Amino acid sequence: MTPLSTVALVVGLASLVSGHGFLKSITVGGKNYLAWQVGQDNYVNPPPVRYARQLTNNGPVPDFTTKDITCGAGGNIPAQGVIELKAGDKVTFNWDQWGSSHSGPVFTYLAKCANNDCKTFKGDTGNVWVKIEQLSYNPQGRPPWASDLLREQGAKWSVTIPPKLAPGEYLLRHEILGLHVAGTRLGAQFYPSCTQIRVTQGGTTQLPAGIALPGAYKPEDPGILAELWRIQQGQTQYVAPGGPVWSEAAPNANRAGP
Ligand SMILES: [Cu+2]
Repeated sequence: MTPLSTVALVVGLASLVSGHGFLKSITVGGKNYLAWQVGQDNYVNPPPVRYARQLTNNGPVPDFTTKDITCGAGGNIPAQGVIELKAGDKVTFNWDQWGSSHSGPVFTYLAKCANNDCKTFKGDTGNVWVKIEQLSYNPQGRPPWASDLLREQGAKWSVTIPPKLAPGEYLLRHEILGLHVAGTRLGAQFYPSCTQIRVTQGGTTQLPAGIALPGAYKPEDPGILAELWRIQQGQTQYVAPGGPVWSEAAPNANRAGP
């Protein structure tokens, strides 16, 4: 085989096994807002107006104990756009794709942007992340894993902004955790994204203290260092990392379950 055809074969195999993806756009009130377009926007100068923060590629965070976990491996550079919405609005995250080989839970968190300004906020220090939605594993579910449900829903996932949330600017951190190689330490694959939102109308409820990212996702957390097959065979009950969902969050929009 010539070197060139070897390269073509390797590239072909890589695309066959890659089941991961990236957040492509966000829909609110029938309007579609583009996230960072991986593989395109990195080559556009000046960078285009997007509503979610940059990502270097569609792969997982290389090391989830570093600041890459906060908003993905893209430098946590503030986006130029901010989506205006109201507390109680439904937000739909549209991924480019999600593969059946990447099973795991799906989370969404909120952080209040300090000084009410997401342009100067990174969210990589302090207990600022509050979980507002989660679905992980339900043995009776069809399908049992949240990520497989996301895939079956056309790579979409919807969440409701907490109905009593106070107005202001927030980062909305939506994430899939792929557990397919999570039996190896640091093998868990996190795919976070940070969308910038401005709540223009809402209630008076402020976010409570949450978790720190990086920090809260520990390499030995049983929801992170986890054997997919053990969970699926019922040998261990899966508890997702990141703590419980905030009591003031809206009911799970996707499915009843753990
Ligand atoms: Cu992958």
